[in-house]
This record gives sequence, structure tokens and C-alpha cells, in this order.
Amino acid sequence: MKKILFIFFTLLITQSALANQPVDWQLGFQKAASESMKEIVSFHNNLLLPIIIAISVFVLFLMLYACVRFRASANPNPSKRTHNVTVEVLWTLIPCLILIVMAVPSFKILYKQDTIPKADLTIKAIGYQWYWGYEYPDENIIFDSYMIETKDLKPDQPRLLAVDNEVVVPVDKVVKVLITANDVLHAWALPSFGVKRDAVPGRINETWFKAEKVGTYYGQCSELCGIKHAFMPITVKVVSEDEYEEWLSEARVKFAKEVNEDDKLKIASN
Ligand SMILES: [Cu+2]
Repeated sequence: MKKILFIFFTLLITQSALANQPVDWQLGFQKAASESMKEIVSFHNNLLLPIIIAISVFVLFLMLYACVRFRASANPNPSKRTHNVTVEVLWTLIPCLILIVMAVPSFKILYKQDTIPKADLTIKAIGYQWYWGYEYPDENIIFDSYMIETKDLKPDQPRLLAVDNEVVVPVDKVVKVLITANDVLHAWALPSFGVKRDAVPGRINETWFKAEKVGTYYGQCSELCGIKHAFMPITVKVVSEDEYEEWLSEARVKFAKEVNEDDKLKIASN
């Protein structure tokens, strides 16, 4: 009983705290940070949960009713009935209707996620065994993103989720993500943005998100990709427009993909 109460109260507390990473005793989703995740959460909370609860309660009621009503002591001569057309039609039709009621809004959300609005910036995520590589194709930026080992963590960095080089994006901008892999299947997933796409070698998948709040968001590779599958996390830092520009100017130098002619001369003369 104590344990149940503990779970209940931690659930209440974690619901109010900003959770952009998994938390202890978490039930349900991480806090939504994008429009599409809000839609997913509301679809789950307002439609799926009530349906699941109603079905469970109904089945439980039927089981209890059958146990009492048809118990051996009250029915010395058991009924020989085998068919009832009305009941059979009903238990086929009603589940079909329930499925349609769930499918319509579900497809609506899926198609909305699949239609990419005009992007403000594009990033490319490449899955490797076992880390992520990122490119900003329009900015001549390329870098790798490795998990930070537990012994090297700073106090504010979550274990198995923090990385050395984070993806940095501006807040309230449409970010298009091109996703691919270089060796085996991986998947780029960020729960608070409602984003999850497979990274397939030789093929580019697309997705998008628009982060509504500044913060650091954590995700993980979500396709079993080998022995260190659990150790290739994804960190996205959502910052203000100005901070993003500042980061860009540093990153263009630090993570330059192609060194231009002037720089080549400088390097050669050193
Ligand atoms: Cu992976």
C-alpha cells in the first residue's frame, strides 16, 4: 500500500515539474514541447484512455456477472445454448465502430506530422554504431555527438542522455530533420517533440518539429542497433534566436565541413 501511495504522489509531483527527459517512476508521456506532441498527448488522454478504461470495466463486469449468475450451485442443470445471432453481430460490429472512432483522429495526426511546413532550417542526423553525426547543410557545419561517460558527467547532466556536442536549434522555428544511417538501422527519436523516424542506410527519411519552449531535450536511438544501442543518446538544445546566431558563428569555425581557400593557406603556412 505504501508503495502504491508513493507512486501516486511521485506521479502528481512529476506531472507539474518540467520533464524533458525521463524521470523516476514516470507514467505516461514526457511533457510536450511542440504542437504535434500536444496533439498526441491529447489523443491518448482524451480518447484512447477513456476507451481502454471503459472496455476494461465492462469486461470485468461481465466476468463477475457470469461468475455469480451462472455458478454451479445455482444452476444444477446447465444451459445447452450455443448460439445467439444478435450477440454475435453486436460483438463484431461494436469493436469495428470503436476502431473507426480511434482511426480517424489518429490518421489526422499522422498525416499532419508527415506534411512538412516550409522549413526555417534543416539539419541532417546520421546514425552510426554507436553515436550520432549531425550536419547543418546550409551552414557548412558538421560534427559528431557522443554520449558522455558516467564518470565525466557534470552535476546538471543526466546519465546516459547527455552528449558532448548538442544539436542547437532556435525556438519557434520549423526545423526539418533529414535522417539516415551509415551502417545499420537506427532511429532518431525525441519524445517531447513527438518525433521518431527510422534511420535507414542508403535512404533519407524526413521529419520536422517546432519547439515552443527554450530548454534541453533528450532522446535516444529507438531501433535496436547493436551492443551499444543504449549509449547513443540525442540532445537538442532549444535556444533564443540571438543565442542561436551566436552559436552558429562559433560552430561555423569549430565544426567547418569544408575549409575555404584562405584558411587552407593559413593552415599551410603554420
Ligand atoms: Cu542506434
